[in-house]
Amino acid sequence: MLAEREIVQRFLATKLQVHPDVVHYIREQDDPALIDRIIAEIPGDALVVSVQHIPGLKKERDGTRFLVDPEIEVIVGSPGTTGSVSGFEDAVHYFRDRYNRLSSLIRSRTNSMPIEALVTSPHRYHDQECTVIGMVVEVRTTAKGHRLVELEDPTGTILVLFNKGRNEMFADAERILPDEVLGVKGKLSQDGGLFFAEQLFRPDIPLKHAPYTSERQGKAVLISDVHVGSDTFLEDAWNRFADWLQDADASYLLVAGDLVDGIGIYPGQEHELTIRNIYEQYDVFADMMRDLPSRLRIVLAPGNHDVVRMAEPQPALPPEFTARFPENCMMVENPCLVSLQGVRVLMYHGRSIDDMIGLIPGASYERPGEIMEEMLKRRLLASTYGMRTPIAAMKQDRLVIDPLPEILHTGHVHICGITKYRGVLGVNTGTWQSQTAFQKQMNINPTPGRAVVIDLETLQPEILDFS
Ligand code: D5M
Ligand code: FE
Ligand code: ZN
Repeated sequence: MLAEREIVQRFLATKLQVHPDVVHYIREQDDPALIDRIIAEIPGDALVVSVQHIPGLKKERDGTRFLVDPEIEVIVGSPGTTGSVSGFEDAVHYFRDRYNRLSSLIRSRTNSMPIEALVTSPHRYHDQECTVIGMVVEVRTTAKGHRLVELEDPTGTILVLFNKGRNEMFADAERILPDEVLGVKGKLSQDGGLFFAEQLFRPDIPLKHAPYTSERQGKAVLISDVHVGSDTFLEDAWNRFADWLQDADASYLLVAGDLVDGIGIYPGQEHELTIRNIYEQYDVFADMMRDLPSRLRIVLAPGNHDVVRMAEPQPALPPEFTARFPENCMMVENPCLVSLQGVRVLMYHGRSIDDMIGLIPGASYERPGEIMEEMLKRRLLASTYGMRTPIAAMKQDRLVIDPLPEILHTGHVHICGITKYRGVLGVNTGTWQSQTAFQKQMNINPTPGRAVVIDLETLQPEILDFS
């Protein structure tokens, strides 16, 4: 490979300065003749060689050129794809869909039998090992500290006991959440009233899972929780970020919800707003997007502070609020699956993280990466119905993680955290808001002003701090 100094010297010899991106490109191409071609074609009045002087690179709409064409596709969660919330009928369909899809992931690894067949013939089965797959109807800890779980499949229900003495399994059993789907291997009691668990299976990520990486160079910047309109919005940090983006070699900017602070989200919010009009909040956000380079493809998903319904999947922001957003912005639903040069990013604001932190022993706001792992093990973005995360029960459960993405992008807790679990990169992006009075009360210490840059060729993340 050509040395950087050598490239700079070759241009200097013809009295030309050279931009670092060009040096980078020439080194990557490893083509010394390219320098001569650039020099031959450069306009006589040019002083600095920039990327636009590289022959053969595609010209973009706005006149700038860059090294790769962005390639973006919304696979799931285009505007208008989530339906309206309706009644109990749909809740039945919803859970059936969840059960069917998650149980099939478990069934591919183990032989299982219908719960009804097991419980109606205890004399036949009580002596042999069997496996059942069911959804958790209820889970509690007994007086002696064991875990007792009611599991349901389409044929029936069964009570399963996870003995606390079985250390290896019990660590998993302690984390059983209502409405997740589990496989359990064990033995039935004599009278058929109880199933003694020996092994627990979750849908999980297959061990052989190999994530896709882009064949062309490309970078994505991930952020969330901008909270425009709040008196704790960090304008200076945002401006430093926006300045950095001007020359950054990123092609995509993904924002996973809470674009604005909204109105009426919590009691007394009006005293913590600098912009009290919801349209104005989005207009200011629009201006911030306009100030970013137009070459960036920007993907905007809603969160619990945005103007759309709270129940998940949340619809995309409607045109009424986004009319002034620049053309390079795409609205998507929450959650959504977006492909960037073939690298799939599952964007989910992360409301369920609050519920999971309450339910999972040892889980903490400080370590959102662990919660993302728990989501991936269950193959569910939100497990539990009827807690703080409102779920819109529809024919299909959009909170099931299938297909597997290369990257899971969440936000909401305002604390930046990164994890890699069985090949999937989990990124919880921080926030652009400093600690609120409420978070202070809750002892949540945010990490504001962070952006996570991901190289799509390697899936390597890098945290940049603009605070
Ligand atoms: O959420 C920002 C952070 O504050 C996130 O960690 C959850 C926490 N939060 C917000 N509202 C509540 C309530 N009502 N209970 C508990 N924790 C909460 P954001 O969505 O940006 O407000
Ligand atoms: Fe937020
Ligand atoms: Zn939020």
